[in-house]
Amino acid sequence: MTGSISAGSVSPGSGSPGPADPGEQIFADTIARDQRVEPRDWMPDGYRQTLIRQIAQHAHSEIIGMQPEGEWITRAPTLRRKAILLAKVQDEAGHGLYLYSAAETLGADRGDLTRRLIEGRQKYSSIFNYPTLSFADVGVIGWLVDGAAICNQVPLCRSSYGPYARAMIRICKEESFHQRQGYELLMTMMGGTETQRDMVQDAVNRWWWPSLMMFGPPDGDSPNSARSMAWKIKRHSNDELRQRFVDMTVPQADALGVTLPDPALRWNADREHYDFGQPDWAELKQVISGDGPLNRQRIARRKQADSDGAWVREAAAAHAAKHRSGS
Ligand code: FAQ
Repeated sequence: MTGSISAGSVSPGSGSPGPADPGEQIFADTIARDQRVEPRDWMPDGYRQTLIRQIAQHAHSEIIGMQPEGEWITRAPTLRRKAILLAKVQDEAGHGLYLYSAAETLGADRGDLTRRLIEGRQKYSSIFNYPTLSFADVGVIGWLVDGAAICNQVPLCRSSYGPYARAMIRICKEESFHQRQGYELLMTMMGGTETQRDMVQDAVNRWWWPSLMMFGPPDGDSPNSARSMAWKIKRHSNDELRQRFVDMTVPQADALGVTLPDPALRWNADREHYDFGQPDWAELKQVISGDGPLNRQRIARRKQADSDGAWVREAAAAHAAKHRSGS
């Protein structure tokens, strides 16, 4: 709990404090000193709600994100590839659990968050609304989607809210493994037949632009960034992280022998960064608003899984109640 503040008598659930509220000053000092806010500390209601929104969206993304790759577990070409993919998809479930737990430290209820997702009142990452058409997509998701997730999430290990930052440390370690397995799979396919190389290039063509969209809208069109950055929940803007991802990925594409589908992509010696084209922002808006290629299918599947698992939750709750009553 390095740098934790103790809010003492200040209620964690209190809303906007009066000017005399000591919690407000302690909170401001904690943020200014780059220390961590912990669950029992006083925090502004907006900070709490912003965290619940982002952490819930992130947790939902991990759980819905199991679907596109999960579809390939039974069709993976070898036992080794099947075992690797199964482990990866299970890791995503674990990430969802850490994140829902972090949201619960803020007073959110996991069942309520799932309901909000299913009813379309909370979002999940746009990327998981695209189809996985060939086994090369599994490799490209590992390389590009997990790669983008790492770029976005490593700075979140320094997020100002303790439980979120600590969850991100473990998640990022696992995401790094995921990215390497994707790259290794693609390397293997690129060393295979002409057809396999074509499959990889086709998958890269389909996933490149949606991967860039994962970082969110451009900074000028990102209503939450300024406040989240002032509170040090987010450490970098959407565009900064997108640039970091492009700079990291271009040399990897060269080593792999694939072409990134962007004619505007070139090294800019003055900026010491790659210049690149803009994703189709209208498409991102459409996917986020629930009208992407597979939004309905993804939510229907999640809804089905939720109702299939209801008896397990009921049994666990009955078991816990029995133990509480001592019978
Ligand atoms: N998709 O003002 P901003 C993974 C929404 S990685 C959907 O810029 P903010 C690992 C945004 O929520 C993927 N919605 O928002 C994995 C807001 O709407 P709201 C998950 C998006 O929060 C790999 C509105 O647009 N990672 O799962 C997207 O400051 C492989 C305005 O945007 C995270 O969630 C989008 N792409 O910045 C799993 C990371 N972009 O909520 C399986 C944590 C924006 O006001 C397989 N999250 N929106 O109604 C973040 O870093 C941030 O929330 C951003 C958005 C950067 C995503």
